[in-house]
Amino acid sequence: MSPKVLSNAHLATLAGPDYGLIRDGALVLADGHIRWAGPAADLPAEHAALPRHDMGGRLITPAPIDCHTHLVHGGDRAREFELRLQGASYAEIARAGGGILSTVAATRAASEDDLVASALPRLDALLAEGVTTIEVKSGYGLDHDTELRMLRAARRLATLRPVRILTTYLGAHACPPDTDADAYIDDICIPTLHAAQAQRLVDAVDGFCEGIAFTPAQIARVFDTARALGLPVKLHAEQLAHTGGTALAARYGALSADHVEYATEDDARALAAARTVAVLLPGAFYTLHETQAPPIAAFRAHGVAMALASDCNPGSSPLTSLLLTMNMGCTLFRLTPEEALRGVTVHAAAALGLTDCGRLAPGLRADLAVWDVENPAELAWRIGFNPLHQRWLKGAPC
Ligand code: DI6
Ligand code: FE
Repeated sequence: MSPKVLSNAHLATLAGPDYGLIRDGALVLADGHIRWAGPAADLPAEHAALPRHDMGGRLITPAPIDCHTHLVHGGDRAREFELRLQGASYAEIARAGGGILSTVAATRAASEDDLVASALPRLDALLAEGVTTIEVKSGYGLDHDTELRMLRAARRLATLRPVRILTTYLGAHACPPDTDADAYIDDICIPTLHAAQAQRLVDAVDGFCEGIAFTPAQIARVFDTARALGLPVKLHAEQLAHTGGTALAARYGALSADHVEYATEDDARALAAARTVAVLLPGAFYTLHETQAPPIAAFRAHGVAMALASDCNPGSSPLTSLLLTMNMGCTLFRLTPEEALRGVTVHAAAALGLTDCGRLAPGLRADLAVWDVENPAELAWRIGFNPLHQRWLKGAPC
């Protein structure tokens, strides 16, 4: 990529307070990275002769990052949606063998090609809103072959579209039917994690710590394995009840604790001390008609970084829009629009352990979203409208 200047743009750099907003800014891009960002009037003379791209007075932000998805899966759960509207709860459906386990059956029946083909439209919906980096979890196989197939399908997505994919092993998502949970963890989940790492299919390890899933002690065994393999961890914690997952995540120095509706002030303290990001998933809160919102005030008070993600999955969050996620974060959880934008950029990067993206700053990847908006608050304000003009991945529009 030859060096260039993006000019006639406003920048929400997120590198300082108030969105890190620079009116009449310019960006210098070279080798897929940002070389310089600042007010156009201050453009260093050494860059003045570079070719210019007129951005038409639009707003440029770091490209959104979806840091928590279950994008790869078989089947659908529309029937379960109907059942919930007739009064069945998410946990009741799960205990009756529906829920996650019905997606497990559909995913086991799907080939790698099937999984890729069904994930692509969901991926395209995210990309249409400027997303350049997506985390994809396994966890609907719960056996050696299907878990690895999910991870391979996720990795293949990055060969079919201009996007960066990070894969997370979520073998500890649910216990297969007629299986003892401890035996599943020790005899299937952990050996499969070893296999996934041996095949270089995994970037991080996740679990579901909940009454309908696994206990902190069971998750700790998976985390010990991750640690021994040198893999970072994250955890679905405190979504439906307080079970101690957030404290466990903090104890292991997790990249993130996700959902965290039932987290306490002590949990907030522990997350802050561990520099663990709280990933908020308002799509699941909305879909399940939850009423307990995450302790945002405690997170703010203790300086916990808050990310926002779609949690795209067929059961609790069939959501493929980060813009709508931002809106839900503001309307349902009372985040500010600035917190919402930081939640899908700089803090989402942190939730994935990425230090090379999420802000507009020299040295970072030139992963950009160019928007037809005047003010950054507009991104969280509208419902169901997409003002994206252009998505840039590593310094090239795509
Ligand atoms: N929490 C979630 O949000 C997804 N998994 C989890 O542990 C939902 C999974 C599903 O219902 O299929
Ligand atoms: Fe999830």
